Amino acid sequence: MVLPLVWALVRSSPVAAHTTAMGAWLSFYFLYVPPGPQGLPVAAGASALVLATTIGASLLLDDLRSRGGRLARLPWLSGVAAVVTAAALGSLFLVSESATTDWGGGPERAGHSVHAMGRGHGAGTPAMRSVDELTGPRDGTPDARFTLTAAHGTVRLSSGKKIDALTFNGISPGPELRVGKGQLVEVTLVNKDVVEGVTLHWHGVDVPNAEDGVPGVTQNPVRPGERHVYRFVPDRTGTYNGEAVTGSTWWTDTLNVAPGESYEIDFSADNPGVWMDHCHNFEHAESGMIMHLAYDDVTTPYHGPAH
Ligand SMILES: [Cu+2]
Repeated sequence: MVLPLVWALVRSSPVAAHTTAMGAWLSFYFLYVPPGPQGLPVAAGASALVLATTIGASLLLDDLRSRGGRLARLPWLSGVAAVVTAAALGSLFLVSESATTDWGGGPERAGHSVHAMGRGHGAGTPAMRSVDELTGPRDGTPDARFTLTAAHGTVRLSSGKKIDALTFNGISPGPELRVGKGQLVEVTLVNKDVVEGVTLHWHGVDVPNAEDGVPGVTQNPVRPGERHVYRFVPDRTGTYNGEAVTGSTWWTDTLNVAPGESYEIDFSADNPGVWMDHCHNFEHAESGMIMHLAYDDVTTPYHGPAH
């Protein structure tokens, strides 16, 4: 745009003015009309083509006008110029589109699903799934069945002191749920009177995402008088809660990192979902040590405070 502008200032002529105007439009186009052309050569080539067309059309117009005659002054000449300009811009749009559209399959983005939600264009975008679709087995008779009732209760501390507490089945911590590898487990959570709402979030068990029990992420909180059923099949033995389990490597769901320590954590991303990633010292989580690990193609319809 700069060159035609200088030209227009130095040697004022209609041709220079037209070219400057087109240059301004081109700059505007590249700045504000998505998607911008990927390669500089494409942008430069297309711009040169459009500017050349503009100069040509403008020179022709100028020439006709200088010869005089009623024909040159008719408005249709300006109309033709406008149509030519529009065609040039249209071809520019097509060129930049074909340069940026990814016709191939497969994921093209790195990034978070939240970012991906707003980008529906392009054949390379993977189909989005809701966490609601990522359930355990919905059918089949469970091998192990439990009901956990959340309620206010009284808990006796080791000191003998009695305190008001929140309990599962009247005790805190709640009851042990012992199941075998490969069994279909069904746990019904009932909320008796906990007004804030309750969910069951499993640690040490690799459940499908919809069974993960995180309020605002995988489900809504279960309100007083409501219930929620969790179903899953544990596919490994052990609890993964800081204990060494079968195998040579240390598998764990939770580990304590003391001040000054650091750990490298490897995992296989083989269970799609939006997963809680949080400090297991609950005061720390409440103070903000919470993250989510979200698969690229999974969204959640739930919103609200997590944990
Ligand atoms: Cu957790």
